[in-house]
Amino acid sequence: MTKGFPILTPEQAAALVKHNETVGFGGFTAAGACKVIPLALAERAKAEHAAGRPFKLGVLTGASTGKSLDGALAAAEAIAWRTPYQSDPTLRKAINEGKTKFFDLHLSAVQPTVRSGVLGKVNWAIVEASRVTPEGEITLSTSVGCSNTYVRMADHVLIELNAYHPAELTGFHDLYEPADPPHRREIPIYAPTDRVGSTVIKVDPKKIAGIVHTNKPDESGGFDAPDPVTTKIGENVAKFLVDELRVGRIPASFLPLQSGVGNIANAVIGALGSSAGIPPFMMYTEVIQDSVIDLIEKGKCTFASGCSLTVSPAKLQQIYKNLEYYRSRIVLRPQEISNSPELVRRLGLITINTAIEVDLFGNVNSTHVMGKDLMNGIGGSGDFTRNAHISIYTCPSVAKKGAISTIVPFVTHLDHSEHSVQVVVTEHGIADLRGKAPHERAMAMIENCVHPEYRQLMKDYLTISNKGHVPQTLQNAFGMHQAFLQTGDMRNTKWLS
Ligand code: 0RQ
Repeated sequence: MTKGFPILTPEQAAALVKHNETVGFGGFTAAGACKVIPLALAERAKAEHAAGRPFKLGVLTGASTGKSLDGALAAAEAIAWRTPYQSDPTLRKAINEGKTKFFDLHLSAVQPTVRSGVLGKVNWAIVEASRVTPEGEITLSTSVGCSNTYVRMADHVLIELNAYHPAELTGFHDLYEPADPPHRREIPIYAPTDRVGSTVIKVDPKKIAGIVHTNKPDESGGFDAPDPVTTKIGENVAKFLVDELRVGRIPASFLPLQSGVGNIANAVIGALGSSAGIPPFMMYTEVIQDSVIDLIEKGKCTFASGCSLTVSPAKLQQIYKNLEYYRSRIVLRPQEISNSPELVRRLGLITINTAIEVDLFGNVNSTHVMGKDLMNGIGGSGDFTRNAHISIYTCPSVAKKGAISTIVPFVTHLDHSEHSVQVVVTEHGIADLRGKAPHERAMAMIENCVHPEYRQLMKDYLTISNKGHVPQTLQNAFGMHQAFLQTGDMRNTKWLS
């Protein structure tokens, strides 16, 4: 299968990459992320640093990766700059300490941005594959991310050929790269099930600098079991959608769903699945999580289009034991397609994402704590929210055991504006912000979403801030955050009148 290509050890592969080069890594989340070459690159960086020589790389990915990629490279101080979304604790710390340059991108924008040349040359594409033919046909593994673009644009390609994944994965991927303006046409997808591209990446075999054989599972962690708060949030989202269906604002055939990543998102999809009022639906999303696989088995989710199969090892085995069943129910696409604003708008998605904080008027912060420290990144949330048929944000009403209200007068960092955010759901209820003026929005948030311990504080804020179209008082807008920073608890907030 790999005849004709140099077979390398991870160390030999890592030795080919030079200081200051830019690497486009395949994968999306830990699914399909490279596992052994980045570890060897990290060791190389440590050795170079110990010898007094610099060794840092520009690192492009699809989204977050596994600990052997972002975690190892960050710990080895081998990342000069990094984009887009990440979720690794070591890398997050390096970014927040100013040691690693990070700039965020909407996930749908990564491939067009790289193609535009703004980020410079891509020297290496390093991708995981389940199959490679001597003609240079690469079948990816559990995700696509930006792999098709990185492989096409890079000077050289290194492949981790991972025997953990069956070679029969061919057919799960649909790889389509739109032309750039002014030659771009519409992306010809009119239903989540449509396939419009190639099942494999085709590359000039001469560009493949080597193959490293591996046999390693994805480093995807499982999810926490839903707790009473996430279960209630899920039930509230389901209630909202059932009501929309009943009054005819969602067609009886339902609309495709997008759901973010994480414990809350997983619990929400689980709750939608067990809601008798919601008919079988399709997903057009970026991350296919465990709960989606359960719903496919139950017939509640009839098709899932995504960018990655970010599932626990047990769920992946379930899929691998029943490949033919899943082949007709799952498709993996590049992120500029799974997250395409054009397609989100055309397909009429109901989007469900998670906020760090939301303000009384519906502005959402998805990325920064207290306006300063990066959590993960905007990911696909902006791609979906801005273009959704109905955009929903979920979050628990409080964080840090109640010391932080996630509903605040004004967000400390803005990712999604009040113009894009339509519905907010916490464990206490649903604030439908559509068709409401700012003061009405604030009342809907207080009555339905704010934790009871913070309701009076919020009402008092509105009493002081009662002038203008948006009832804000600038000297108080960050008063709750100031109280947290000074006393460790937002419940100690005192408004200035
Ligand atoms: O911290 O673990 O230290 O306690 O944030 O919060 O409640 O466990 O929620 O895991 O679903 O993540 C927004 C970060 C939520 C995620 C975010 C603290 C909280 C906890 C995590 P601890 P939860 P989740 C598709 C869509 C942006 C990208 C996106 C995210 C930790 O969903 O990254 O939507 N979204 N992509 O305690 C201080 C607050 C806080 C807070 C929560 N107000 N202040 N800390 N936390 N609220 C996916 C992709 O694009 C790949």
